[in-house]
Amino acid sequence: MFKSVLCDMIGIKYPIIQGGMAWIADSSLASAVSNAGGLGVIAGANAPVEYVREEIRKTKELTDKPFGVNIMLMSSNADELAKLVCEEGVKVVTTGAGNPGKYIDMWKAHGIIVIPVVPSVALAKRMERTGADAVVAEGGESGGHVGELTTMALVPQVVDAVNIPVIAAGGIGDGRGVAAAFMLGAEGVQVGTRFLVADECTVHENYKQKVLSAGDIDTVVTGRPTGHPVRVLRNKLVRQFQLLEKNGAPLEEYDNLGRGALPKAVKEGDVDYGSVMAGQIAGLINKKQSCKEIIEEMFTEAEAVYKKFL
Ligand code: TUI
Repeated sequence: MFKSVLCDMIGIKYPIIQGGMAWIADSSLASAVSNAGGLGVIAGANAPVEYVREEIRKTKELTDKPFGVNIMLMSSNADELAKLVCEEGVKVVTTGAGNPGKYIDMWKAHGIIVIPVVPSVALAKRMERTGADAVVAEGGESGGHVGELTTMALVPQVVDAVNIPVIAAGGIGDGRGVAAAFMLGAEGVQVGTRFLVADECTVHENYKQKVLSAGDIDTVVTGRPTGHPVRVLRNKLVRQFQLLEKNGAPLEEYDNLGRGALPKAVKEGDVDYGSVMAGQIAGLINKKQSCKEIIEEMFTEAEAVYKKFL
């Protein structure tokens, strides 16, 4: 029932895109989401180009379904990754943390479906004018780099402002969230945090346990003074960031504290001094499942909650 133009555009069964979580979204997670009928996405992030090329090739071996690559525009090798997706014949590109305008013509010339993540109406309109096929309207409930608006306020405003499909993100972790997103006018959802605890997600077990045990108020946004605010789960690193803010520390001290913090949590499992990026919906997530179980459960639930009001 919750089929949409997004399913036809990309060739997927369920209108769900997996968030391109930096250091986390690899071929294992992306292929599992795609095999389950969603759109799996490999994170480019700051990874070396040859690593991302390998992950793309592995994903092609693990699934015959469409998948995407996320390009984090703040990364130093965004230019190289932008070319890589063309060379490797990737079907869908999502972007984050910036304006991908300068790459869109090249991607369209290679037949790539382009879906930028946007935090505002202004950027959504600019993306539509530049040739994007759809946009992800991401509210500040999401994990990682966040904008200012909430999903509830952002999604309907973006829906009214553009004529391309809008995918809602931020705070969506179950079927109620999916149904709500569609009621706001979205044609699909992007989900990150719930996939962190998927069986096929290779993030460190300590990271999964931290998400599973999180409550509603356990995430916090750090790094506002840097202009790159990031939502993470509270820990000792967060307290250090908060001290910097309180003392009005120079921006380089934020850089020093944040350097290497995400892989420290993702790969080494240091959830005290590493950066444990997760969305506000972490408090709702309390069981491990396969990607297939997660997606099927979310859409069965969405249909049930929608039917209740008919
Ligand atoms: O990109 C994300 N989420 C991310 S990226 C990331 S990696 C990272 N690591 C350390 C510090 C910062 C990032 C972790 N999570 N979500 C999509 C998103 N994009 N949210 C907000 C935006 C955004 C913000 C400003 C998109 C465009 C934008 O435009 C500014 C401009 O140039 O117009």
